[in-house]
Formats: sequence, C-alpha cells, structure tokens
Amino acid sequence: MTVWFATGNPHKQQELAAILHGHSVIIPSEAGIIFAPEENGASFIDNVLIKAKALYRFVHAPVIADDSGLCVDALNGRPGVHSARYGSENGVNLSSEERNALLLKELGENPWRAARFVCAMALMLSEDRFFIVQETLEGELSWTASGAGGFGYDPILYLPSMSCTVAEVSDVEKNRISHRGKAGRAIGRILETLALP
Ligand code: ITT
Repeated sequence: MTVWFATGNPHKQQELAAILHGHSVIIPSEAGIIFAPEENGASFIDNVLIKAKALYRFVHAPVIADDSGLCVDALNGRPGVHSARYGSENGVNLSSEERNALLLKELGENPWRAARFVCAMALMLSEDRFFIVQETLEGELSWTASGAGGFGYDPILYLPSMSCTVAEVSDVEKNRISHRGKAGRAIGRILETLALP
C-alpha cells in the first residue's frame, strides 16, 4: 500500500522505505505539500502526534510520523527532542558536522558517555485512531566523529558491540539494529494486521 510519511527529512524516508519494503512511502514535498508543523512538544511522543495529525488533516489517509533524536545521559537527556535544532538556537544554521563537533565539545572529557537514539513512530488512521511505538539504539558518544554513512549524529554514536560508529555500518545493518528499524518493523506488523486497502 501507499503510506504518507510526515517528514521533510529524505534520509528518514529512505530508511523507512527500506524497512517497510513492499509498501510505497511518500513524503509531503513529493506531492507539493508544504509541511512544517511547529514541533513544540515536550517529548518524542508529543511531537510525533503533532506531525502525524498535521499531515493527516491534509491528506485524510493513513499517515506515519517519526520523531527522533539523540539523548546523552550526562547531559540530562539532551539534545533529545531538540536534536534537529541543537546549536541552532540563536538562528545560526549548523551543518551536521558542526553540530556533532559542538556536542562532542560540550561533553568534553567526561568519561560517562552513555547515549542512545530514540525514535517515536506513529501510524495514524484517523484523528482518534492511532498506534504509537518508541524504540532505542543504545551506544556511547564517541571521542571523535567517524564514518560517512547514515546522517545526522550517526558519526558520533559509538556501538561497543560492533566496535564502530553508526556511520560505519551499512544501511542494511543500520536498519537491522536501529531505533527507526525496530519502530518501523513494529508499525509494519500493525499495518499487515490491519490489511488496509
Ligand atoms: P522531520 O521533523 O521533518 O521528520 P527532522 O530531521 O527535523 O525531520 P526530528 O525533528 O525527528 O526530524 O529530528 C531528529 C534529529 O535527530 C535529526 O535531524 C537528526 O539530527 C537526529 N537523528 C534522528 N534519527 C537519527 C539517525 O537515525 N541517525 C542520526 N541522527 C538522527
């Protein structure tokens, strides 16, 4: 089936299309829809519902939304829901490389480096009927950025069990282990049971 994905991030679209193979994943920009809801929720779940509802009101068809980010324990869970805007608070537009460098600098020499990607994902079938899952990928903030795969914070989340960063694993491997992969497969299983047209 065709599902709308409430995102402006083409990397997320690529990943979800691979996770939900067999389904076609379309994003608002592909249909000329200007989609920029204000993500002012206090949690990933709040924001995922904001995105899902905003697009559902537009398309009135099944919508998937994803709100995700990197949570660092030693920084009380920051950047968390502010991951996309971290370092850009004063109107400065940082590249991913600059954002990653800033986060490594903020953590400094702190040996407590536990961190995780979190992904809340929602499947909205109507404004009163939706399913939400939240998944994680556990790791540690690396000491330096490494790897060219993936996007965003992938080069600075180190996976001790694989002795590399997320940006150093293949796309297939990332989807197998990631927060988005696990959440997307759970949503995929719900889609299958609903057998939507
Ligand atoms: P949409 O809101 O349009 O979906 P976005 O990129 O702004 O796109 P979020 O608000 O959910 O998405 O912010 C998530 C940010 O967290 C994202 O911009 C990345 O910086 C980071 N992030 C999320 N998932 C990631 C992943 O798998 N790998 C690396 N960084 C990730």
